[in-house]
Amino acid sequence: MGLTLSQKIIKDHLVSGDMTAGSEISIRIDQTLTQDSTGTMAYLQFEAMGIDRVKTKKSVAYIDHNTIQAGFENADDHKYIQTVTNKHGIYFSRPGNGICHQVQLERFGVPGMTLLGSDSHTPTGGGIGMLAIGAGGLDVAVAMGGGAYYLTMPKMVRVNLTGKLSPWVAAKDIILEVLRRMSVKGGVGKIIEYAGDGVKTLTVPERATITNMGAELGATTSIFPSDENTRAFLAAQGREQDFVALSADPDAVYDEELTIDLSAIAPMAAQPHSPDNVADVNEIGPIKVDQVAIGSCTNSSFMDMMKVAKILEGKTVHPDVSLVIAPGSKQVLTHLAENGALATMVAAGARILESACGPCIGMGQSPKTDAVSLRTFNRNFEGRSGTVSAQVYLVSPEVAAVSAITGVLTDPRTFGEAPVVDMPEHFIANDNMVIAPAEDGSKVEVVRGPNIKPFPLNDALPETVAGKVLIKVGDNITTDHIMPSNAKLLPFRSNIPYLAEFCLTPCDPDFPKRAQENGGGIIVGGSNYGQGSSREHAALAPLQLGIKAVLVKSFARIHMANLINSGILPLTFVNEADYDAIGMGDELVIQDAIGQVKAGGDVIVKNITQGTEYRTALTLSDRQREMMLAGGQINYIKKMNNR
Ligand code: MIC
Ligand code: SF4
Repeated sequence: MGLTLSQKIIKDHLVSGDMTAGSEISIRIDQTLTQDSTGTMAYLQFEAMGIDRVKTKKSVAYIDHNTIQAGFENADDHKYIQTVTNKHGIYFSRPGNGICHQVQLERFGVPGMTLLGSDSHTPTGGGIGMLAIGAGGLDVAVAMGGGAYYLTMPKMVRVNLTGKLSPWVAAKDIILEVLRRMSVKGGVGKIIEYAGDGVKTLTVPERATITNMGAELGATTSIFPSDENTRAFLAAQGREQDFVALSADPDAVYDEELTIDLSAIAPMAAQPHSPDNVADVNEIGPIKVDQVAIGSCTNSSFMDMMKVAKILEGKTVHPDVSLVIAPGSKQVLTHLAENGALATMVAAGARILESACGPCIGMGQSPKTDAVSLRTFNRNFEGRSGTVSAQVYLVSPEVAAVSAITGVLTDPRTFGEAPVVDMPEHFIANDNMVIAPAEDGSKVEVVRGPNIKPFPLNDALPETVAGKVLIKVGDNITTDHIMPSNAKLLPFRSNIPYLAEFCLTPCDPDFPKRAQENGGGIIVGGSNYGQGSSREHAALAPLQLGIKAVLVKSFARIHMANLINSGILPLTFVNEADYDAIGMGDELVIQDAIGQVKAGGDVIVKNITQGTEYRTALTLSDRQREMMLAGGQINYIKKMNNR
């Protein structure tokens, strides 16, 4: 029986386990990436492991998320990351060099290799045929130390692309169509492989837009074959030697398939407040627009920016619209500066931001109260823009640029001839903003500013786990709800005690206080709990508040792994109706927690207040079971090292 493309890469990197969907496997990691807002924690954890030098083929630390520097905190974190990476053999991409996923694709991605990144959009690398997976910082730290990455062997989904996109329809519309069909939880436990004749019509940056936003499906990752377009992209980056041709075997077997006729899709938008709330731009109609933001790791490539520049040429941004543009990398920005496109954008009235995440993570450019904001980004969760009442729509660069001129959400097909931009034969490759690590790190001093606080460590699992239900939330709670990240909070990513005071506050402002008053307790939630970001702060802040278990209908992949790494019990209701019965403030008890976890079956949770009990599933591998008993991954590693 033939193999799918990702099964081939997994097979080449397999360290343990058998490749049956649903069972635990571990794979060797070739490359890692971190960014600054998850990176400080990842490097603190790496240091705690006591390993001198990274053991990967290439590890890169990016500074891209937290670049406003409204106080000393950001700059402290940057310096810490710069020095700790210099010491331990990690390349450092300086602030200004660009968004991690964009730069990794341009400069370091290699087809057929594995990439683990402490950011949920790491699957962008699938656009170049990498098996690129997002994970919590601790898992990335372990991979940097040479440890394997453990995951559940995913099911395989093939998306057959047929036909060719019509003018004005973009790669963004393809992934919006996939989201419309599969939903934000439709990809959990799956890898999405793109195949079919339509693949040849897409360049690597277009493919990367699609694999990037596969994160919004909850998928483990997404991947395209590596073909002549991949070779052309690598050659244009001056890296043709990194090319290898890769594709699935013709007789590969998939668990699910869907077909998208590219010629049949229209410009679309994901409406507030979920990336899967997708409709055709035409169906939504010409709503008035207050802000347009173009950029992010989804849509900030050179070609995206050139299309925007061509649309803006000779025009003026509508008087009621604020247009901001953040080119994805120094490479893109340099190219736009050299060919005059930057001047075109500025002349039209665009406000140019540095090459970084910026407004995508709420670092500035929060729209006005009740604003309609069109963004080429990948997430429109409520409040993520920094303005709770804002209505954020996710669109292609084409829809964004045209609407910035008209002042209303506009189907660009009414705007005349579509801009055509070919991939250049040569990108401007200059890696002078990437600092190579010291050959001998022993003399490098790591600089730690006062913002860097120790991270919380759990205790070994106690005999009895007991606590009150401190909060009961619904479906699709995101990590932006659990650990909000806006311009005020992002500077504190290395200060968990401070961040914990804001844990789950978008759902209930009193949650942190209640948790503290009760000495911790239990969180109850609906399905797909913890979707979105890889931030392990969404597990560390609850840990800081004494949360012992999270009891939900189902979990998102990375968040569940982060809870396990922190030693917090991730339980799911066996009977979903029990979710309805459970009440805020109910006293829950898990007796003989150690015995129940060791036994490996369902865990019985008693509701003392109501005199009932619930059967809950604790889906752990043997290794995760040991981690849970030890009180999380770091305690487990220490225990193994001391044996
Ligand atoms: C995001 O897009 O939500 C982030 C910010 O990039 C996160 C990482 C973080 O929270 O630092 C992600 O996607 O993992
Ligand atoms: Fe940065 Fe936004 Fe991409 Fe996250 S989704 S890495 S915040 S650009």
